[in-house]
Amino acid sequence: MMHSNQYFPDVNKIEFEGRDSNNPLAFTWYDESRIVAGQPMKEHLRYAVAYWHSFYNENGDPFGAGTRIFPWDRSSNPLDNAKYRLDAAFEFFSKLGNPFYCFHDRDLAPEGDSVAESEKNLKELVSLAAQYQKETGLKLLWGTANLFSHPRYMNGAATNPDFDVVCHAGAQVKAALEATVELGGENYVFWGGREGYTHLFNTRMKRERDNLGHFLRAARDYGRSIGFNGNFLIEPKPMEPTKQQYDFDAATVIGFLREQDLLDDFKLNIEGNHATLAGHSFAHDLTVASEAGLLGSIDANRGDNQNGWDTDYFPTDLRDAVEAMIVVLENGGIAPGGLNFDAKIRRNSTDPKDLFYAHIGGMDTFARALIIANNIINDPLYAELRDGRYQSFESGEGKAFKEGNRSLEQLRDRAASIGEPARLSGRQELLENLFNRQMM
Ligand code: XUL
Ligand code: CO
Repeated sequence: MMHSNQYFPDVNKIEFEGRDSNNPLAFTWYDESRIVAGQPMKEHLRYAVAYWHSFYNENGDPFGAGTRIFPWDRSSNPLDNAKYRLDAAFEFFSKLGNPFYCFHDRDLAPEGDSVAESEKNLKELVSLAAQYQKETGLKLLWGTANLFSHPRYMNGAATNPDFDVVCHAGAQVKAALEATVELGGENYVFWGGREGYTHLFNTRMKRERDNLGHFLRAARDYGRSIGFNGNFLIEPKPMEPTKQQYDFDAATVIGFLREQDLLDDFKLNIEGNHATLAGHSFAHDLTVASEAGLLGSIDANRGDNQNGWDTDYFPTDLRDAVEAMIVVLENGGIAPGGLNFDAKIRRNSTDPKDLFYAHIGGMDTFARALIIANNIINDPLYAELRDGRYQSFESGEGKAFKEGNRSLEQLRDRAASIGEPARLSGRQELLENLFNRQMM
């Protein structure tokens, strides 16, 4: 079975043409086979397209209906349309050249009138997707279950105060795990869309968080029992849609995983716009995850300095991407995770080509960022500015302290004998200039 060529007829395969090209449907930096730090760009970046934003999200907002016209909505039967949508998606992937994609159960196949019918719908679409994957070589970076759109999840899914709703969430995750295994998915994501509260005083927070732990252990056990060997990932986000979400940021999730004894199976999927909503930079949350050995994958997008919500812009801010790629390189790469463009075109972007421009922009930005980040890391000044500051812990008394062998009294006695310490410059301006020299 071949995917069609009817949904994006004006677009051919996107090729790398280099920085002098003025063809808007070409890559200027993303040259998938170019070697950077010993590896082709394609393997460093492991780009994925997000099925939901690209093929399912009509771009409605609280003030108006969606604006996108989907040529794959050809029938009045949602299951047929799901098949046309899959066909369109694989046409898009083949033209863009992304190696991976990601989906929620409900973007791939419509919910039925019963659990059994929903399972049947998903199975049907999964077997079609398996055929398209085989034809194109495209892979699944991760699967997930949408546990936030249906009205039954208005009070949460795994953290819902009503056990009946928790069971429905379990049914969805079971089927989504099976779909992920069947399609060779390398990871499985939990984003706790409504796992949080809207009012503290009708909520038993500890009970809800403990139920989330029971739910995740049950999901882990089932996943392992059906042969899922990849990472389970939790995607932190502080708010939206609930006012306070339990998976607030990377540090909070790491504490939760430790408390719930889930550290052996779970890592984190860090999203740029979620980090900034939590009051952090993208690079900060990536660093928190990486330093804990828990950086699993990335949702590459960005927010907007002028507002405080999840705009899910395509990631075209070069500095932000450079900072992210420094963390990724220092992490030893992102595999078996990847960079998933969890991003959407704007509500008034209604030209079918806009979806290509958006992804080309994101892919070029991170490709350029990879090169710059690698140059920065390899500049000896960078190591000096960062690690050089900690030299006093590399020998003598400082080393003994670092190894846990100095008491408070010993610190006091040394302070009394050495007098006032020298003022060592942090040299931040020099560091910023080093970044800019590589970027400009
Ligand atoms: C929502 C979000 C989700 C997750 C998957 O903010 O990021 O799309 O990535 O459920
Ligand atoms: Co996301």
